[in-house]
Amino acid sequence: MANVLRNSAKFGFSGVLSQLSIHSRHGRECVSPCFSLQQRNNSTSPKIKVDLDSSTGVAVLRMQSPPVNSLSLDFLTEFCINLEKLEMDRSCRGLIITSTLSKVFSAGLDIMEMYGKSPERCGEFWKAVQEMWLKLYGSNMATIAAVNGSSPAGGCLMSLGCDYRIMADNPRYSIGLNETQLGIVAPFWFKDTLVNTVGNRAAELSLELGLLYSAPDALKIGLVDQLVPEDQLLSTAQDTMSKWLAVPDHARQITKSMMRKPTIDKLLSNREADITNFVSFITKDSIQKSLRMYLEMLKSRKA
Ligand code: CO8
Repeated sequence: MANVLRNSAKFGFSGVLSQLSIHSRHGRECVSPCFSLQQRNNSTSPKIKVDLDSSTGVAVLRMQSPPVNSLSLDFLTEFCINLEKLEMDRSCRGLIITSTLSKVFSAGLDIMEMYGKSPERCGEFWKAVQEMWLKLYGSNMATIAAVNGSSPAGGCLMSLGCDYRIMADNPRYSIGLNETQLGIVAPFWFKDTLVNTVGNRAAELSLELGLLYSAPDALKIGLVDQLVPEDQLLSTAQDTMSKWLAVPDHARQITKSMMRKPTIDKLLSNREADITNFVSFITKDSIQKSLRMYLEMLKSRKA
């Protein structure tokens, strides 16, 4: 495990950052005041539904992949395509991400994508995970996560990719980067995103212990920004978005870039190596064994 930890510390990314440029958005004008992105583009998208209200410039992206919105390769691909379309659409200035499932925002990465898969497939999967984070963390849009259910690991990362997090105040829900509980290690860019949000000490405790926080505890450490009763979650997100959109886009975008670009650049600087590291890590027998035990634990909880 010591080697594994050392290797994971070397995780890194390379690539081209385009999302943070305020000049990079070339969008089509919206013709109807409120429409479904899928309808407009004449494609169906069962795992994700996007509704953009062009009168407000706010899109709501709903994750609707039962049972737990786990982030499979298919899911991530669809998520990124939708994000890209919104990014390119000048009429869209704000994005709210939420879930249609009861109790779960997102269960994080689909464990089945990391268990018993070929190295090639693992590499493809990890690239999609990177892409999701890069697109979201670097988005020009104002982004709000309306966390209406549990949000472990990759689900937490997705919400951390947004500018603001509002969580339903429900004692059944938890959120956090719990990777170590699975016997795996959150890569450095997960860690950086958490540090940027809650500070070094809280992140250290959180990551080493693989903590999942209740909504009030998440608020206490700044992992989420606001708690509201569940039935007010979306309306609060819309109200909050109006405040974010009251700030001139260019000023907000440049400021966001100033805050986030160093973290994004760090990840972009060695992207291929990071994929290689992930693949060699996740395909190790010991890690596969940990994942199997975790999957068995998940199943046995139901029995
Ligand atoms: N991937 C795949 N399947 C999942 C996942 C998942 N992440 N989570 C749950 N499932 C499955 C369950 O096994 C179960 O399957 P089945 O119906 O066949 O038995 C089904 O979804 C429903 O699960 P539950 O009955 O547990 O649903 P609940 O509503 O009771 O609970 C929870 C929902 C709270 C989300 C719960 O399912 C849970 O805690 N899941 C595990 C979440 C988790 O630990 N995710 C971590 C994934 S790893 C990650 O995101 C980052 C990895 C970073 C990689 C670093 C490598 C170097």
